Amino acid sequence: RTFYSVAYNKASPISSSRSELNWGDTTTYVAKKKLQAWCQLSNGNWELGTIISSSQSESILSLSNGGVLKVNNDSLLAPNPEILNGVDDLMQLSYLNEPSVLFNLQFRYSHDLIYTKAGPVLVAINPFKEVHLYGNQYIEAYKNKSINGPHVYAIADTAIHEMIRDEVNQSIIISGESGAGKTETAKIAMQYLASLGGGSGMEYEILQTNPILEAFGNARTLRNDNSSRFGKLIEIHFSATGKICGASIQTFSNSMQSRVVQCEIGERSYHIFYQLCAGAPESLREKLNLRIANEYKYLKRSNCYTIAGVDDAERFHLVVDAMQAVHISKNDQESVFSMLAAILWLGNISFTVIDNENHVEVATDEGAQTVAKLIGCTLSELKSALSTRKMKVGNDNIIQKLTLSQAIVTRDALAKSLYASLFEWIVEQINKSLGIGKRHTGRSISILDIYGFESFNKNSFEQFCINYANERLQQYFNSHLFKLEQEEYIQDGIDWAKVDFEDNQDCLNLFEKKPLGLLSLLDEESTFPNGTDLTFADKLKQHLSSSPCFKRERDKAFTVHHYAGEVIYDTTGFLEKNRDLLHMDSIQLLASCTCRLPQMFASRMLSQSVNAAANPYKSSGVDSQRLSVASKFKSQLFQLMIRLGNARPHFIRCIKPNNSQLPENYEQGLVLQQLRCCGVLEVVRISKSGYPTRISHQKFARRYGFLLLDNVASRDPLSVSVAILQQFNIVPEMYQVGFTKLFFRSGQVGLLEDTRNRTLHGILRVQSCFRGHRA
Ligand code: AOV
Ligand code: MG
Repeated sequence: RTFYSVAYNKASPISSSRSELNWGDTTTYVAKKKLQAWCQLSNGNWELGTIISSSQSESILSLSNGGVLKVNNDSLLAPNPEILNGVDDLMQLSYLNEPSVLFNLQFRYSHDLIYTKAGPVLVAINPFKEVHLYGNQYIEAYKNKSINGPHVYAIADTAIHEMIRDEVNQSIIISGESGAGKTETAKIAMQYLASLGGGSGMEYEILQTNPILEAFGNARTLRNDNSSRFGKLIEIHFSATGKICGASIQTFSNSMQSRVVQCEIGERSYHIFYQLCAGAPESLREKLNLRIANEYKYLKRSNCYTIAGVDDAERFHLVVDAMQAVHISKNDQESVFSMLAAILWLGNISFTVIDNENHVEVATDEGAQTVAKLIGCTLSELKSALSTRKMKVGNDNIIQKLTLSQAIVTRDALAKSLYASLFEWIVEQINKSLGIGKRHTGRSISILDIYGFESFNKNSFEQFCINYANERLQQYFNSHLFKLEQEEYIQDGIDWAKVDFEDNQDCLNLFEKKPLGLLSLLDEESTFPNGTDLTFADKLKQHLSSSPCFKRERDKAFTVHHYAGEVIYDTTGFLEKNRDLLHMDSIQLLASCTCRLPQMFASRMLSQSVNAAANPYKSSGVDSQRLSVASKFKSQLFQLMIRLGNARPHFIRCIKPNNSQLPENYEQGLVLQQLRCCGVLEVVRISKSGYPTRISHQKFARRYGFLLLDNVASRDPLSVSVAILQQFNIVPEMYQVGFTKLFFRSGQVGLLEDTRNRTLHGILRVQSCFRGHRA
């Protein structure tokens, strides 16, 4: 692993290296008895024990359960004074060791204070229960600053103010593992922004996009009952007066559609299928020939139909209302539901083997008949698209019969691509309604809610893409908070020593390097006609074993060492999911449909693969020019990074306190692992040891110059600044003067601001009179 170096000041009260942070002065500390110290129990948890005796090297501590523990003095860590219990910014802790941070977060969590600042980052711990921290009363309180505790509202408020003040686009970047609370946090931030109003109901429309996108893009997984299977960037645009005037949504998905035909036991397909089956009114049920969920094979496979505490029928009505709100017409809604029903019925289509080479025909059953009716084609057109393939051999066009397994793949591919197209179409309709045209640079706030890092027992192509995206975001976080920090200090000629932090460039290289990286090798193998998941895995092992982030595994598997931990990927299905091919016969079937949506989907697919359209009889039957799923995903991700690069970021790190989705349950080890891998601890250390506030000489002189007792008109900004620092007796340890800027330790500028405000409001004079009287 490579290490980046970040500057910290030599004069800093915080020690530089990790080990030094471990409270170096143990011996003098333990010499005084009755003191407390953090000690690690055999289960890895930390507990505060009371030292009952100690020698040069070891101490005996009594624990809260009455037990005693003998530990090496070196492994004892200093606790913070009680007065610091539950501080709302980790930067305020005197000791920043891991147990102190863990305990502080736990202390707050147990009081339902789920938000804590870690320097510039907001940490949010998922309460897995309703906490009373939201709603209009709180929103108002944050707006008029009568509350100022850490909160998503406070972050949104800062973003708005900085956007208006500096005319710079802002972004709120929410990250964390699956189930950590990103989507909920994004909604809370949107709620705050929407409360600024806009007129013409735009803010209501923006909020109503959530139930729609969640219905179509979220599903129950083993980690989260409402897991987002797509990433989302919503950009909210503001007018010059700070009112919402429009929004646009960009989604990121990687073979999210594979869930439509298959998911793990205990998981569900997308919510909308169950909602439709449970909530469609009678007339719609008849039109679509709808059944209950467990009559559809696609939904039956994972043997899970309901989610505790969720009423799918009721949700269905909310989704319909939301579609109405974003101006999806009744007609279009019905077309959407027809597509959903067609997808479900596709899964029920069965095949009959007609010869001993395993060739098949489509059975003329309810499945096939209903699908033909719902998409608007004839039964025979559907049957031939699913059981035959047109090929060009030499100069002849021939028709080849499909085998059973080929026919199943063809059918499932059709269902998946219908769903992917439908999702894309819905996002487009939403964007039309939100008025993407009204964009103003410098006046937008984007909220990023991407799928979290995932590691299951079995990890496939989906996890591969998701974790790659998280790796990129992690780098953005690192580079923003650490690299930029360091560069700024160095550029301004500040006296800094170095401190190390881990960087994830090696892992990104493993993915992105050309031609020998995971993505390139995947694409290469996907285009080889004879490539299989096994040859792909072998190739990886052959070329990537030297990477520090790659590990060989047996058979078709390999391990990637991600920033958040090791993940074993099983390459089964990788190539097929990456190719994501829909045969030309299926595209032509859709093109020939009388219904609007399938027609539209087909023409879009054709325009994406011009070559194929020119020659539908190409020997492979598919267009090999089309971008692979992974390449498309990578380019979406790069576009995202560019967009983020144009905005000032605000980071929220969501933490999952337990894996059981339970309230009042704080697993230290799990929290610690997330804090470590998302860099929260490093951020605090660096911010605390550094100079988080920096202001240019000009700005500083302009802002505080009038406080000077002597006339400053003729002086340059630097000497004005120095004069201010001297007049207010700011001690040298608390600031540094750079070439262009002044750098302050946290809290210093607050003091100056107070003085400035008091002076401005004349309070200073009144107060000093008052003091004079008392004296
Ligand atoms: P995620 O977005 O981070 O996972 P969610 O935002 O869906 O996670 O949160 C998971 C569940 O945690 C929600 O359904 C709520 O039950 C609960 N929860 C989260 N935040 C809060 C909160 N502030 N108050 C109350 N309950 C909350 V994934 O999308 O899986 O990575 O792909
Ligand atoms: Mg989510």
